[in-house]
Amino acid sequence: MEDNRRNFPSISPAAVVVAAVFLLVSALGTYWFTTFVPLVLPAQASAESKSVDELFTILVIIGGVVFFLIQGMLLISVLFFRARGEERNDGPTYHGNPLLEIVWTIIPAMVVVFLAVISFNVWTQNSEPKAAVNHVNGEEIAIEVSGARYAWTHTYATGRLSPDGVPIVINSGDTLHTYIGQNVELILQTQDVIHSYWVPAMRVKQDLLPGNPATGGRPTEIRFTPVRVEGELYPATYPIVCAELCGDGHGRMRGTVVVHENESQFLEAFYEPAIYAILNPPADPVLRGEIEIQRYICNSCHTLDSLEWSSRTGPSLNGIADRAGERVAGQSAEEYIALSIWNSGAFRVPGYNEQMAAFGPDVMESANIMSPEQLYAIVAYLCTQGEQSDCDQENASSAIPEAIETVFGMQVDINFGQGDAAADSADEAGGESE
Ligand code: HEC
Ligand SMILES: [Cu+2]
Repeated sequence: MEDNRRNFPSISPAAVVVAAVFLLVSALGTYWFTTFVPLVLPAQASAESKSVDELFTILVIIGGVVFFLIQGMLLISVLFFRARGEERNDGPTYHGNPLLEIVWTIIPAMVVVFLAVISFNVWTQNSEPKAAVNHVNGEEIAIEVSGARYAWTHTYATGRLSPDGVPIVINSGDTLHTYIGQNVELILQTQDVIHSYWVPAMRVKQDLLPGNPATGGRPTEIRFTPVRVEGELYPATYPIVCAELCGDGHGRMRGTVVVHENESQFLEAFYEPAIYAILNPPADPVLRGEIEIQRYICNSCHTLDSLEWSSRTGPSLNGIADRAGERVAGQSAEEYIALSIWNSGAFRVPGYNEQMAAFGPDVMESANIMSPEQLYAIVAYLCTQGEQSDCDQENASSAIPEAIETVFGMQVDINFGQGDAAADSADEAGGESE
């Protein structure tokens, strides 16, 4: 047998043709791959999108070249170098070729370093703190996002005060409102496990980390600036998705980003009405309760047909008013429901663990802060969920405040925020506050 050990296999003209065709196919194939990029990705709805997509295209090109190189080599080997006829031997052996080995180590290493550098560059650029964030009416406000199994809650610390001096915090539930050009900066905190706040259209994704402070989790931030998307009708909506498997309800842990066309549309369609609604709730506590209960993440754990909730972490709230009076001896239905919400540990519904989130006037999570007035309204609403309700519905406006005073020792101002006079004086207060 001839000694092949130190030589390359001889290169025939056919091999050159095959190699040329193969390189052409790789190049065309890779180009073809890149044409899918814009089809696969959602609209570029933020200033950050472009650089992320460029990075992605570079990855697709490099990945494409590697894919076609390896699959092509495999194909060529299978076609041209397979065993033929009676051949049974392993073929000629080739010993190390240092030059080749150095080349195929250095090139991938350089590619990896190159990718690391450009990725880091895009990351630092996009996550850099911006000068003026969350601009509303010429002021910077804080927007917080709370993640809990299985819902998102967004809260806006407006910086304004109610006539009673209570800071006005808008709770917009699973919806984030913003406008084109607003430098959005969100502070994210989880109430339980790791979640990940992902807005594909904005090309941002950030984990929410459990841990200190208290139960509110270790805060993380996310930053993006919505831009105009050609052909889009405003206000435009984009999905928010949880990108970290967090339990059996992970798939429905979703939300919506609403991008308004400009600040005045944002103020008119969302911000001012939200503040107005806080200052001027419906006089009917039941109607008010129906609004209030939807500000919180109750839907992430409970079933309630009237509001189309279908979660099963906690007991169903269908017909709760029919059971509430018999749950605990000596406790009225109003007292029981109020206690269930602010101090769910007081009574454990059989078959359920201590899983209910904490709500109240001074809980850590701003998303779960609930005033006695809000509790009053929510109890009034839940008192209507049943056939023959155990609650005293004729006298709800005295029975529920009395129950809250009995169990928590807190006074309820049942006329809280009623009427336009309250809103007017709040506007004055808002003008002066920082
Ligand atoms: C993290 C999940 C979770 C969230 C969020 C949650 N709950 Fe619960 N809830 C539970 C669980 C679990 C129980 C039963 C355990 C217990 O009794 O302590 C429960 C019990 C209750 C009960 C008593 C039910 C009965 O049949 O006696 C009421 C009323 C209630 N919740 C109302 C609310 C309201 C209103 C909200 C929103 C403000 C809310 N819950 C948010 C999990 C949750
Ligand atoms: Cu999640």
